[in-house]
This record gives sequence, C-alpha cells and structure tokens, in this order.
Amino acid sequence: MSSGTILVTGATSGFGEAIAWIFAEKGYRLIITGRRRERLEALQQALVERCSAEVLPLCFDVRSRDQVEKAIGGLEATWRTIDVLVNNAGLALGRDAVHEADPDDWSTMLETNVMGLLYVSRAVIPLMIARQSGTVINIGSIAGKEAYPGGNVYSASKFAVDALTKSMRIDLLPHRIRVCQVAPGAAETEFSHVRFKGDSEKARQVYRGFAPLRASDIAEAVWFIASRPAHVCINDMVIMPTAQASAAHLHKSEH
Ligand code: NDP
Ligand code: 8X3
Repeated sequence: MSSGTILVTGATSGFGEAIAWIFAEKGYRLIITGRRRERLEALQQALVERCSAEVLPLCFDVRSRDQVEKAIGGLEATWRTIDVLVNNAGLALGRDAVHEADPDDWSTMLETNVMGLLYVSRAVIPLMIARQSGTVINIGSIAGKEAYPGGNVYSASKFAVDALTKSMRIDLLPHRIRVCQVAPGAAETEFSHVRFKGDSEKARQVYRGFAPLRASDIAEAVWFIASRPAHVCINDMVIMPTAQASAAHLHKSEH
C-alpha cells in the first residue's frame, strides 16, 4: 500500500529531483513533472528500479495554462488523489541591475515562478478540495524575504510566492488544506547554471569558498513538513547555509 501521492513540479533536477527520491523512499506514488522528457523518463526508471515506486511522468511547461490544464485535467482517476503538491519549478535569469537587465528575462521569471505556480495550483487544488485534505508546499527563497543587488525581478517573483502562500492558506482554511513554504538560501543545483545562461565558471564561482545547501537538505525539510500530523501546519521554513546570514551576507573563506 502506498503512503500517499505527491505531485512535484521541476523534478528533472535540483530540489525537485531530490524531493522525488525522498518521497519514493517513503513509499509515495509520484507524479514528476518538467519540460525535459528524457530526464523525466530516466528518473522514472531509476525510481522504479531502486525504490519500486509507482511513477507517472508528466511533461509540460508550467508557463502554459493550456499544457497544465491538459496534463492535470487528463489524469486518470487513480492519479487524481494528490495528497502533496510541491510547487518547485522555477528559475532566475540574470543578475543585472534593473536598468541593465533584459526584459525578456523578467517575463520568463514572472511567467514561470508566479503564473506557473498559479496555473498548477489552480488545476490541483480542486482535486484536494474534493477530498477535503492535502498539503501544498511552495518553494520560495530568501530572495522572497529580502532584496539583494541584482535580485530585482527574481526577488519580486519570490516575494509574490511568499504572498501567495499566505493568501492561499487563508483561502483553503475551510477545506483542511495546509499551505506551507520553504524559503532556501544558496543551494548548489543547476540554478546558477540556468541563471548565468550556461556560463559554468560563473555558476561555480557562486558556491566557491563556503558550504552551500544541498538539494537533499531541502528535500528533507519538505518531507518533514508533509509528514507532520494533519493538525500541524509548518507555515514557513527559512533554511540557510551556515555561511549565509542574509540574502546579501555570505562569509567566504580565501581557500
Ligand atoms: P534547478 O535549475 O536545478 O531546477 C529547476 C527545475 O525547475 C527544473 O526541474 C526545471 O525543469 C524546472 N522548470 C524551470 N522552468 C520550468 C518551466 N517553464 N516549466 C516546467 N518546469 C520548469 O534549480 P533548483 O532546484 O535550485 O530550483 C528549484 C526551485 O528552488 C526554484 O523555484 C528556485 O527559484 C528555488 N530556489 C533555489 C535556490 C538555489 O539556490 N538553488 C534557493 C532558493 C530557492 P525543466 O528545465 O526540465 O523544465
Ligand atoms: C535562490 C537564492 O540568494 O540566489 O533563490 O536568490 S538567491
């Protein structure tokens, strides 16, 4: 018997992939999503082989309302009993000052981090309401709590996630659905590779001289939140590397 069903967006790398692993190890059925189909299929195969997990890969772009509605609306009855939704898919693009940044990057960040989260939530939450139970965990960021140089629109998108988490919690209060947020500081995933558009040296520099968070640190926190008894809601968890005191204060060693 499975422990429950989780849908995690952005499972093709980083936090999402680590979240898929931990929930598979705990006996959950998994709906894993992302745009890179080959990665989804490889992850599905590995989860089945190593954890005997039941896995459904759904390939869609969270920015497309149509794709989101078709993918989630088309779920067979056995997959519609989603207990945990992790809104994790997201990205930063660029770290330039606001007067120098590329407005196309702004659109991509806002469409992914804000509209994507909303489209997926809009499609999944009615399934939870029908069962009067569920847990929604939004992946925010320290950038959604504090501004930092060059963070501008990425930060704005994560401030929006912070606000939406609070507002969704109020909307879903009558339905016994928990709405939670995990807000991490610097974590070494593909995040900086994407942010710096494939410039791997620039991405490596971000994590040099200190111990960043690992994807598994965030996955363990998500598991902790989801596995609390039904009467306990962890509203918000800010998780930082010990070497990072705020969005803009990072202690790096010389060597
Ligand atoms: P990764 O780049 O490793 O993973 C991002 C995931 O999001 C990928 O699986 C990617 O899948 C998916 N994704 C991106 N855009 C879309 C899209 N349009 N449609 C569907 N899926 C999409 O980064 P992280 O794991 O670090 O990031 C996960 C979340 O954590 C993000 O929301 C990020 O903002 C947040 N975060 C990251 C921090 C960090 O320092 N790493 C710190 C704080 C928060 P694919 O490309 O296959 O579509
Ligand atoms: C990612 C962390 O500080 O690079 O959300 O914005 S940060």
